[in-house]
Amino acid sequence: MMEKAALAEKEVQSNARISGAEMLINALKRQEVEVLFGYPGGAVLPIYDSLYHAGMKHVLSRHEQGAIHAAEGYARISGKPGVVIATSGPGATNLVTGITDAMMDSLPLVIFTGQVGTGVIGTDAFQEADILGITTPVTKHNYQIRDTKDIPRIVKEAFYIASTGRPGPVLIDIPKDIATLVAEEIEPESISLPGYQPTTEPNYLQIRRLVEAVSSSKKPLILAGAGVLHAKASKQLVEFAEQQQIPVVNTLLGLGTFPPEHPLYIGMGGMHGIYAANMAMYECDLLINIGARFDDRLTGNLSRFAPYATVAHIDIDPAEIGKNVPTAIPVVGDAKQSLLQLIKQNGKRSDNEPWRKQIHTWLEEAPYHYEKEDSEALKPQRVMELIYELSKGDAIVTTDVGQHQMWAAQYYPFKRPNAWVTSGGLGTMGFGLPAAIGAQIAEPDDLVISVNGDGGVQMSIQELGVIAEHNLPIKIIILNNGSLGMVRQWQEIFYESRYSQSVFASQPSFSKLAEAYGIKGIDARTEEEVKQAFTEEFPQHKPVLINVYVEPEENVYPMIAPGKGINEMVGVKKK
Ligand SMILES: Cc1ncc(C[n+]2csc(CCOP(=O)(O)OP(=O)(O)O)c2C)c(N)n1
Repeated sequence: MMEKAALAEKEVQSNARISGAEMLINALKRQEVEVLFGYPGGAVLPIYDSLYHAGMKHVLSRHEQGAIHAAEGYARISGKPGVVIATSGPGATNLVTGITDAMMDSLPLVIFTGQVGTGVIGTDAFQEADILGITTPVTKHNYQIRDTKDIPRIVKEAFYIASTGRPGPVLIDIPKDIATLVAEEIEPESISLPGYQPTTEPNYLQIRRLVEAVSSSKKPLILAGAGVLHAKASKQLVEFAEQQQIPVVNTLLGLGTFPPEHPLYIGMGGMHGIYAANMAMYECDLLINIGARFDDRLTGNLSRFAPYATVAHIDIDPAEIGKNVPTAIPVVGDAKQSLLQLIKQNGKRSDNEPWRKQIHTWLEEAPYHYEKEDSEALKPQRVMELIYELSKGDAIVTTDVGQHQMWAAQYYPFKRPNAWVTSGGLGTMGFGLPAAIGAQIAEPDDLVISVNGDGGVQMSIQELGVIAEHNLPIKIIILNNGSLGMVRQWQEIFYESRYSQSVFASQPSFSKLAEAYGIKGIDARTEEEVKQAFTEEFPQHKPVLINVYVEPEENVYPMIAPGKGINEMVGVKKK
């Protein structure tokens, strides 16, 4: 009896009757939410009214897509859920791309959408959209709250679901009357979700099988993806690779999980990855995937992917294992827990010196390469090298999507985890600029560099307003090639240079646009101008937009053409 009474006391946060909106604010505070990214409207007016005196930081985006990409950038850098609020109807539907992006890249988000009142749901009421139906395939979970008293429980569950297991976006739809009505505020002490029990501890027998496979392998290889970041397991990854002397390839999203200068590091694999990484994936006899999805941009033609390898796959999401690549050794579990188990086993090291030598030969004979002298114009790869040099490799880098994204991945080696923010799975143009806002808010004292194409930056350019308003010291760099470069590249290679709708006939002055928002704008055309701009601007604690005109016809190489195998790269220049 005593115990029950004590529990009941703990459960009740306050027995005063308060509005749903106030309950929501209280629930967010209990989750220690530092910042909300959002945009108001009719259906969320009660929530915004409660926010008025709540003393919580709210960043008013200029478009809901800006808010959700900022929340993604925040989540990627801080490791905490990004929180978003938007109104019903168009506010909610403007979030859908960002929700899908977060789902693809496993980013924890908690998204609140307003909804029309419960009495008119289903009547095509003003600004009604069935956001539950729309987002069911692209959320980890979604809720519509039908009773005010459920708010504390549902918010608590949503944060738990978003940030545990394989992280992902959770959406909570709140009808306007539910936010307005009053009820007693009760938050249950514990969460009870019998249908959601992520497996974090790996199965011992599978770990043993993997240890034995390593011992008998002559050509072992680790493929490390963003699951290593989510599990905060970079240290353990290095420890395991060193203990067993296994070389490491990264996925695009896994960059930063392994020190780039480490002798066991090969580099990024996949469509625009480094030759040695793809050859290693082709030739290895044991491929240990840790927290990666075997995305088609990584694997190329599946029939030619790792054809000689026994595949082991460590993933917290069992649905990923065997989805694309037949897997002999499945390990369901958290990457850190699994690596700790593997390290503890301290298995017999594989005898693989010739393999490591072979990898070094590949690395030496075909590093990333571009022709330095074949045009007057500045090479985008050179600009990326300068960004690296003049930021001393210490920056947080966000990118948009396209050629510049691949050059950033190739020419900016990440020395630490959680410094790389890019849209991998969905490849969402318009991501880079708002993602930098979230990253800078998560790490106010870090140097945040946002690398963009002249196409994609225009998809979120309105977010310059947020950067100016909050004086966020982001260095916005545009690699301006006057075209939708990646599309132009594919048209050049696969469509006989028919540049259908990929070259801009007209463009704004990006530097003047920045100035119009109150942000310093610079145009640069030569290496000297770029160096000067970076040297002067990177140390300043204020925003700047540097528009760099680059060679318009430069292509990203090496490349695996669609349908080709990872051993069939083109544009590899051998020394
Ligand atoms: C929202 C969206 N629309 C279309 C695409 C297809 N797409 C991929 S890359 C690209 C070109 C990007 O051009 P730009 O932003 O100028 O960057 P660049 O490739 O020149 O570096 C396009 C249109 C996309 N990824 N996302």
